[in-house]
Amino acid sequence: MFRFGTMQFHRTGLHGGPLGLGAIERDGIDWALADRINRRIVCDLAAECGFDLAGVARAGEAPDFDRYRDWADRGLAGEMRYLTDHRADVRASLEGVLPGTRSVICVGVLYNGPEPYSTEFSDPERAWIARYAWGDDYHTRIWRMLERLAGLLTAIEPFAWRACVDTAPILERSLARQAGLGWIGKNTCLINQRLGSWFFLGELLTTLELKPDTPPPDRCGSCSRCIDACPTAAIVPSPHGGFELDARRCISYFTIELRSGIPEAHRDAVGANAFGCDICQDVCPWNRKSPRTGVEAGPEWVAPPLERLAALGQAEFRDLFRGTAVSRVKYAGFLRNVAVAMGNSGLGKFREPLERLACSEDAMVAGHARWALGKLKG
Ligand code: B12
Ligand code: SF4
Ligand code: SF4
Repeated sequence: MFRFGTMQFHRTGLHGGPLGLGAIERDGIDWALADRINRRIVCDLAAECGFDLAGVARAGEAPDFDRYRDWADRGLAGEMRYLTDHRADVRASLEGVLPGTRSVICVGVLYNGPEPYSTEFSDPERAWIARYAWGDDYHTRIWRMLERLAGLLTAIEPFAWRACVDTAPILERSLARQAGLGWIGKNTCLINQRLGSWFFLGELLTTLELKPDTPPPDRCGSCSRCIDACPTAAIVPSPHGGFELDARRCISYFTIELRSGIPEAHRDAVGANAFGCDICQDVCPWNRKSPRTGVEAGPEWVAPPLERLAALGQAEFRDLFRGTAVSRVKYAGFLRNVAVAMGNSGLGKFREPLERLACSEDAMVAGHARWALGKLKG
């Protein structure tokens, strides 16, 4: 039996230095009686580390990889090369990410604050930033939580691990489904019966042998609200059954991932979305009663005034969004999005800021501002 008092373990993960016994003692949990790590210990410690959901998936051949490969081959990833280049096939197995992976501890972290949904706001002077992006970047926060979980677990029994939060070429939703965290909805989000879909996913790849969970049933039934509400008709039937996302039509893709211009045919439908899109989750009945974190986002996040966003200088943009998900879109991409949202408002009061953006040195920003000027009334 493992005793804290007599042995000192070292972290065998890929990141960080040695971990002493203090971490376990500081957390005030008496895991001294634990012989070996099992699923229950994993879930209890995951809750202790602040995760709202946790489950275990078996590693091995990725069962949904063919679906992924075909999706990528049919061009539905658009210009997201990290999904289609040499990294695409890495997703077929976890061996390329952590050799010897046997089990994946999948976790979820809720981000649904008390603020209203995007479908509940209609002020044309304001933009919408997707709620997942409000506040500090989730990648760093969840990675630290996973690192802590790994520390607590390796103190019981040494094993190799790697933490992932959108940071490795793996099929996160597919793994989370196998780990019992939820089902994949028609909007392609992972939905949990109790929490809805406003949560991030993270994984701890481990060389541990753990009993896997079972995937829950699909609970979308005959509902099609997300499909009906999607402004760009991006949710389409999949040749493999169910639905898939044509990212080339998705507002989230246009406003976060796309580095070039937003296709003119879709600009009207982008509406007020200046970063990401929440619509297919806002309308989902499983999110109606989803619990709220109680953490309020600052006023700068929830429907910020378009005029203020358009006036941001490059340094101000950097300072305002440093360490947040929004920084991914870069300054020019953000102004492009703001120009489109201003055009979609139709408000004559945006003529002056748009004329300024139309003189931008960045041809993409200037072009989108000119398009937007053509949409203003009066
Ligand atoms: C690329 C990407 C995007 C792209 C493409 C999204 C997409 N639907 O493919 C864009 C930029 C559009 C995007 C948007 C968003 N994203 Co995103 N994104 C990713 C990323 C990096 C890869 C996803 C991917 O591989 N897509 C390709 C498709 C084919 O794969 P898939 O959707 O995962 O589906 C696989 C399985 O789920 C399974 N499957 C799918 N359908 C079915 C059906 C059945 C019956 C079965 C058995 C299996 C199955 O097979 C598929 C292939 O393996 C993941 C992180 C990751 N590494 O997984 C985050 C991730 C999916 N994104 C996330 C978030 C939060 C968002 C947004 C909500 C952000 C926003 N508000 O704007 C939107 C949601 C849009 C939407 N409806 O999906 C979260 C989702 C959390 C959740 N609860 O589901 C993730 C997991 C990041 C994270 N770590 O939290 N995203
Ligand atoms: S994120 Fe927006 S554009 Fe993309 S599928 Fe959902 S509703 Fe459609
Ligand atoms: S809106 Fe309806 S169909 Fe779409 S994901 Fe939610 S339950 Fe499923």
